[in-house]
Amino acid sequence: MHIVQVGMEYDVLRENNKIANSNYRLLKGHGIRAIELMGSIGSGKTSLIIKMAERMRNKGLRVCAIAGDVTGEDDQKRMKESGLDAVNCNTGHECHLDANLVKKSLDSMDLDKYDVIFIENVGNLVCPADFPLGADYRVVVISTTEGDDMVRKHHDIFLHSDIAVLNKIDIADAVGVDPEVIIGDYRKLTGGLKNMYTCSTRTEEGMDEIIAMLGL
Ligand SMILES: Nc1nc2c(ncn2[C@@H]2O[C@H](COP(=O)(O)OP(=O)(O)O)[C@@H](O)[C@H]2O)c(=O)[nH]1
Ligand SMILES: [Mg+2]
Repeated sequence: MHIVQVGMEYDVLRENNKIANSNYRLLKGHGIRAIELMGSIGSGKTSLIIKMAERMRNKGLRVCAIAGDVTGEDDQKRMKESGLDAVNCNTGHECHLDANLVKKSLDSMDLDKYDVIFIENVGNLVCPADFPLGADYRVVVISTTEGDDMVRKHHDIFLHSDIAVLNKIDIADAVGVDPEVIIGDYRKLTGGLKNMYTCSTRTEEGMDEIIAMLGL
């Protein structure tokens, strides 16, 4: 058998990074701070965006969002119902957004209207890690309902993100999860250099600290 090795993965990732850099420059050109949210399905990404955007709008910031999902417009609809300008970005089959999809969304928006943009990635703790989109911050959101082993099972996404959030702290006891175990795993993974933020979008506990970390 004759095997030919094709460097496709490398080329795809390199091309993605080029477009991500150009997205970053485009956003900076418009003075926009971009925050990407990655994380499992149901961890609370949309809820967190809606709650953070409300607080930011109350401070006078002009905020919008790109709602990434495989199919459907559910998250975009929720965002819009909360008063947040949002565009929908469906991947069709892919389990993650890529920089080119985000570029297309950005091209469809009037970027002069905004100071902050949230980009919600597809719910997935694996694939988004390799595909930066051009945001200032990559935030990974997990929740207590996923069990206490997410950091141990998904090193890459935590290492590829700037900020890690443990959501649904309000129901940690009810689901029998000790947040300290997850926080400890994260500190171990990051060599004791980084802390995981805990919050509840339901009670709004911990939200101020995350917004302060983002400098907004
Ligand atoms: N108890 C509790 N439920 C939450 C919290 N954040 C989100 N949820 C619920 O979890 C579900 C999934 O949230 P969603 O924001 O859609 O997650 P996404 O798939 O990551 O965007 C919804 O039913 C939310 O109401 C929280 O902090 N506490
Ligand atoms: Mg969502």
